[in-house]
Amino acid sequence: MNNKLGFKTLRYETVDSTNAVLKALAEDGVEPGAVVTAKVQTGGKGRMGRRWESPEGGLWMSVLLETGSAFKDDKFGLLPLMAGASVATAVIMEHDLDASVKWPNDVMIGDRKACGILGELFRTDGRDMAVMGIGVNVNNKVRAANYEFSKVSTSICEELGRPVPLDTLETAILEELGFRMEQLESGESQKLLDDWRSLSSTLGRQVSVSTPAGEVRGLAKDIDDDGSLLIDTKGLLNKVSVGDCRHLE
Ligand code: BT5
Repeated sequence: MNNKLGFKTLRYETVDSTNAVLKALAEDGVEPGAVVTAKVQTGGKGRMGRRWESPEGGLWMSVLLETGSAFKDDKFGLLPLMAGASVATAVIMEHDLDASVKWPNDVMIGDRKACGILGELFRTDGRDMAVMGIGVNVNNKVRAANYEFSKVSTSICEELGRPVPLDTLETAILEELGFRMEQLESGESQKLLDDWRSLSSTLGRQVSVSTPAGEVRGLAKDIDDDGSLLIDTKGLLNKVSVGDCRHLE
């Protein structure tokens, strides 16, 4: 299926990880714009080797992007921000829910995680590519399930009290993503950053970010041009580019 933005979707029943499938396809010559979806992932991946639970009912998909022109100057930190803003906007437009982006890679509904994003960069055949993996809890139960993260996560159907069609949300996310890719390719990254700021539930809050260099606590002041989080710790501004962020209040 081709949509008007040139995404071409390949649909699978069960895979280990849509990111892994799409990366292998890219190495076999599949072009950017390819999308892989699966009904179930048996080995869904989170960041840093963590597991992403992916039973039937969720939207598990990966999108292949060429990063050469849109992510100049090593602005790869914008990738998850772009995907998060796309998902949050689609969830708000389609379902009128209180969706927001939490730095760096989560989409929240209220104060619970409803979506995670995993961007993987690689180079194949002389081209710089990214696989953007997007996992949205849609019709799968999370709050009512018995995961260790059940108390801090949710799904769209649990918020609405009814199941919703997966395909309309998928289309809306891809449209938002295509629009933001075009923005970045035409050098309008400030628009993306402003969009992210207006969707953010992180900025203006006290946060604790665990980074490879230790914990950084303070007020989340802003995001930098490369997508890093700027944290004010007692008047000292810390710039954090990777880490796990907790909202403290
Ligand atoms: C993420 O990692 O949030 C990135 C998740 C990306 C998943 C998509 S699905 C399509 C594509 N294919 C893949 O293989 N992956 C991508 P991280 O920030 O590290 O969060 C992982 C943590 O979230 C886990 O350690 C759990 O605590 C929690 N978690 C796991 N499954 C969850 C779920 N379904 N909903 C909410 N939280 C979950």
